[in-house]
Amino acid sequence: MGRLQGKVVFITGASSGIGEACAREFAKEGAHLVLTARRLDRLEALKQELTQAHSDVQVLAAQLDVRDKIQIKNVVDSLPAPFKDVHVLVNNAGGAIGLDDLVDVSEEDIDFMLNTNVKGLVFVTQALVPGMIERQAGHVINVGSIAGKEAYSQGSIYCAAKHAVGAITKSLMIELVDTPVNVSCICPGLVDTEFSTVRFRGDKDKADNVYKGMQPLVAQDIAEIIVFTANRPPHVQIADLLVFPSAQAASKIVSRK
Ligand code: NDP
Ligand code: 8X3
Repeated sequence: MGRLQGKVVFITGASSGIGEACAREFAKEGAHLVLTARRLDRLEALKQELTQAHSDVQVLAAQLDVRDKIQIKNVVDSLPAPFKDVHVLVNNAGGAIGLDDLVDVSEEDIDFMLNTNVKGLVFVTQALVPGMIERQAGHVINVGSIAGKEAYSQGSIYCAAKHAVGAITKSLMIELVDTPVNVSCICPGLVDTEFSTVRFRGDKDKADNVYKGMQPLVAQDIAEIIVFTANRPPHVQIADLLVFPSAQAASKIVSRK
């Protein structure tokens, strides 16, 4: 039996991209899944797909906007067996809105990026980590970004948010060092998901341009790494992983043919 068989994995932002791919990869390991995001119809479809494909996997789909602390409490407090004892939390929900000079970023976009990527991640962590400490087992895996390692022009707020994810990951790891609960940050470069479509407010041409002339990562590439990270023996803690496509060497150093 694999280490993740029968363990409960709670994923935020499981309705598309990296979160959705994580659900598929954790299901292959026989983990039970709590899938959360705002788009419940997508989660229900994914639940159906995964429970049909894996007879040993149970899936709970729950609508959750990570910016809403009360919703988080309601979802976590009402988790039934066998989902109650969350072993792995994948803090994946997030994204960027817009590419604007700092002087032009709207308060609405600032709020979305900070509330989703930072405060939401903190709220979900606060809701689930006490149980991990009590059970003396668990793993928090935060999805950071190259934008959390380098800042780039017109990305100030998103870069700030992902830098915050890096800092929060490190502080939490220090706070939990006397416990067996592990903390990791997985930081991708360019991954072709709905990320850029969301960033450009649905403008598909602008989004496609981000990946033009180069081979980006796909969501499954990152999901496989997240599952590998979760699947280490408990004494192994992958602290921080930066993952680029082969054609990327830094935030804005990308080889395009
Ligand atoms: P997607 O846009 O495909 O997925 C984002 C997910 O986050 C969706 O499931 C969305 O679901 C969810 N989400 C967004 N806002 C909220 C919210 N307020 N509450 C709950 N869920 C929310 O992009 P990715 O898969 O690429 O993004 C996943 C993570 O990876 C993000 O944190 C992103 O910043 C990070 N990342 C992405 C990179 C890339 O190049 N794609 C590179 C580095 C990091 P819904 O809309 O249904 O709520
Ligand atoms: C997403 C990658 O480079 O668009 O985190 O910020 S980038």
